This record gives sequence, C-alpha cells and structure tokens, in this order.
Amino acid sequence: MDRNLALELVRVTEAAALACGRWVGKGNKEAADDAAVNAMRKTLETVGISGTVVIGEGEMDEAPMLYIGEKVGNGAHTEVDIAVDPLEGTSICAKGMNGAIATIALAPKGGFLHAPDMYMEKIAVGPGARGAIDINAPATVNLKNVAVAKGCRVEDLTVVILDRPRHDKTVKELRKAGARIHLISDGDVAPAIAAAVEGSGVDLMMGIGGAPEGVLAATALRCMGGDMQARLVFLNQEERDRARAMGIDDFDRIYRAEDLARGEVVFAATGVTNGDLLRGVRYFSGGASTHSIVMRSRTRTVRFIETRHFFDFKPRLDQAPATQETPCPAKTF
Ligand code: VTB
Repeated sequence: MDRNLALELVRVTEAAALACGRWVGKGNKEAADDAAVNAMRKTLETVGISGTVVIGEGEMDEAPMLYIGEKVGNGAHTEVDIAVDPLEGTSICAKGMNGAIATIALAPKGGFLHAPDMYMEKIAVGPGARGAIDINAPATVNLKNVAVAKGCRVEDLTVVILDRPRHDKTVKELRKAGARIHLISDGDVAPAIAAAVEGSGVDLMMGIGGAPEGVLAATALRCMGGDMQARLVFLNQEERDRARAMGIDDFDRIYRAEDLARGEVVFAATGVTNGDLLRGVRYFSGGASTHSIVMRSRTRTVRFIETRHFFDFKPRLDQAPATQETPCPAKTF
C-alpha cells in the first residue's frame, strides 16, 4: 500500500472536521453529521484508491452518502476497503462538548470485520499493557494486571467508559478497586486510541459501545501495537440473524484487534472538539487550525499533524451553517 495514502487520508478527515467544526454547539447533530459526511465524500474523490465503504453511515436507503457498499476514491488501481465515521460523537459536537473526531480507516479487501451496526463489548489498552487484558476476567483483575504491566498502582490508572446505565455495575467495581474513571457521553473511538498514546492520561477504555467504532479503534491500535479484545453483544434474534447473514456464526467469539482489522491498515482522525487525544478545530481570522493523528500498521509510525488552513485560498473547506436547533435524546440503555 502506497505510504502517501496516509497523508491523503488526513486531508479527508481534516475536511470533515472543518465542515462539522462550524456546527459545534449549534444543537443540530444531523446537520453536523451531514456536513462531515459531504466533506469527507467530496475529498475522497481526490484520493488515489478504488475504495468500497464497508463500515459507514448505514445502508443505502437510510444514508444517502457514504453508505455501506458505496464506491469511493478516484478509481486508481489500489483496491481497498474503507471504514468511516465522518463525525464520531454527533451529540458531543452538537453540544460543544469534548471528544468529537472525524475518522477514516483503510484495509486491504476483506480486512475489516463485517458485522451489523450493533453493540460490541470492548477493552483496549496501549502497548505497555499488551497481553495484560482478558475480556472474560472481572474489571478488578484487568486493572491489577494492567497496573503490573505498566509498573504503577491501580490508583494511578484512568479508565474511560461510556456513561450509560448498562455500565453502572462495572463503574462501581472500577471505583471500588481504586481506579480513576472518566465517564464520557459519547465517542469511544478516541479514548481507545488515547490509551495507546504515552502521556494522554488514559490507560484503558472499556465497556459496551458500537461495533463499527470497535473496528475503527482496533485499526488504530494495530498501528500502535496496542491491545484490544472485543465481543459482539446481541440484543435480539434479529441481530443474530443479520450477523449470521454476514458470515458470523460464533456469537461468543472474542476478537482481538488483529481479527477486527487484518492486513496492512491505515488510520487517520482529526479532532472536531477538544479531547484526550486531539485538539478540536480552532478558528482564526481567515482560517482555522486542525489537529490530526495518522498512522500505518506496517511501520507503526504515528504522526500528529497540526495544520493551518487559509480559507481565502481554500474556500471549499469553509462552510458556515444556518442556525437551527434539534434536541439530543437522553441515553437509557
Ligand atoms: C459509542 C460511541 C458513539 O454510540 O459507540 C456509542 O462511540 C454506543 O451506543 O459515539 P449508545 O449511544 O446507544 O450507547 C455513540 O455514542 C454514538 O454513535
């Protein structure tokens, strides 16, 4: 895979972040998502690939852009599969809260786990705790093992977990064990990656989130030598049937990062709002700055890129929105 593709992908996530960056705090998550999707799709047209979206915004009829099966890229001969989340954390963006990112990942054909848009239980750590996690073990045991691997105390560890009723028991257990907890309202891809970044202040990401987000996180962790275990969470028979139709027959299977994202993979993300991993889009007179991460599994080179964009010279990148408010629904599961 051409290594320059990595930088091409940053252009794609930058464009998405700049587009939805204008919607931060405007209370309209659909519009923010639309802006990111359109910008990502447009920029992908310039990238030298023949890509197929395998993880995207949904099925063709429910998502006009970047739907699963959509062909993207300029038609060059490199055939790849694409996973996108043009705005991971739509509610975060709409509320102007921390942790929204624009992200894309690329794998050789067939490299990403093919699963429905459903829940996935995940535990992710950085290279320093590789081999220390076990999704079947109690949270306390994982904490102890990660602490030993990292040469610190459980009290020094920070665990990021989605703030959902389904995690109440785990959160209680983590607190009892003495770990520090960072509850997040949405967006579990960025903290999984942050766990693999020395000095980010995040040691583990765990809990039940989206399966597509799990595949994106796994791609990034493969590029960083981090470790992840995951298991699909089926809520009903329909989900089992859909998964079976996609070739999944072992419903209890534990997936490692290497099973979720196989072969030579590339990952890029740009911050939309500030987070543990990336800073958000910041505007200045005549332009804006973005903060991105881009990496490849082949070399494990991790680049953080700070870019200054000047709208007088790239007017396409700046899209000021009309104002409109849509409430963000409360979480119950
Ligand atoms: C996570 C998170 C997403 O969905 O995967 C979460 O990363 C899981 O679903 O940003 P619930 O919201 O139903 O708990 C998001 O929060 C939104 O897609």
